[in-house]
Amino acid sequence: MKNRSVFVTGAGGELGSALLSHLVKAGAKVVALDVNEKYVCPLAGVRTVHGDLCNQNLLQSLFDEHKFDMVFHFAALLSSAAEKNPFLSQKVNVDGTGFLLELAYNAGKERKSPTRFLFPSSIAVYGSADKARLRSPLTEDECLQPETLYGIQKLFTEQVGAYLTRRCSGEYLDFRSLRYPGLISIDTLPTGGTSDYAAEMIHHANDGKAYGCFVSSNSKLPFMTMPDAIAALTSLAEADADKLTRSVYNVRGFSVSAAELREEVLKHFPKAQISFEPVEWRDNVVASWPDDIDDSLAQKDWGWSACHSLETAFTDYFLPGLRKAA
Ligand code: AKB
Repeated sequence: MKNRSVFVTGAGGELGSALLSHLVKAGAKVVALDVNEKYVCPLAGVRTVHGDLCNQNLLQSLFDEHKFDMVFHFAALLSSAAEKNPFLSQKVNVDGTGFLLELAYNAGKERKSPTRFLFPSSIAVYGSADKARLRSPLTEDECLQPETLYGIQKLFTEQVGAYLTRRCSGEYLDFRSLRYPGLISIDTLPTGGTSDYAAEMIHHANDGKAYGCFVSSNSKLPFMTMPDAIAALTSLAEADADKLTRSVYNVRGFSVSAAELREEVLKHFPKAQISFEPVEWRDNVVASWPDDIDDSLAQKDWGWSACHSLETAFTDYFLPGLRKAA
């Protein structure tokens, strides 16, 4: 990362804010874009820019000025937000992302070395009319019939990124993507996603607030802690290109049902009040996603392995971090 010129979109969001300090420590020169006017990156040396991903003039001028050779593209509407705002999500998740890929490709062409483009994809790319198939861990190429618009948009971007990389034989663009499970951070709460219930359950328990979980108790998804998510992303970003056998990799930490998560929360917060108040459309979104994914290719190709299981996520990450913040 040292001396890389890095562009981070959605920098004020969960992944962006967790990644920025890693980039700065690694010696990268960073421009942090966020649509929220109140966002200011607190790290010295990072240039904060306010703006919309769909503002092509702004993006073009930033590329002209900074000659980015690495992009972390986090700006997006997540699954629940996209279901509520389908046309806005198309503008941001598809049109905005498409233009960013074009800029990254052209920057690499001009420089004659590839722009490395890191894209967080999602378990939302999965889906199948045969729901039984979603109940066992899925490899990267199985059951790719997403039912949500967000899943369709993620799968489309994965495929466009891989296509553009193939088209130039990796000379201008080096697109790399992780399929993330639900992410849980102690520092931030997610907004607009559907796996958000896991983080919400833990944060409400810690704050002593009652929580009505919006999915059924038997809803099961893979999850990952934020430190593991950042470790996976930075390892993939730094992996030698000749180790990678594909553009898109699954990563996961642990798989857990909402009822099992509640049990685990109650072990550590015995007074927590957690009830199940499923909201049908959000429950259906989770039911259209797999219970778990198989990340053995990431392990084999670039040595990925998650630190946190469900238990150690609580004992080594959530509890110490939440106590420290209190
Ligand atoms: C969401 O719930 O939309 C995201 C995701 C699983 O990609 N957290």
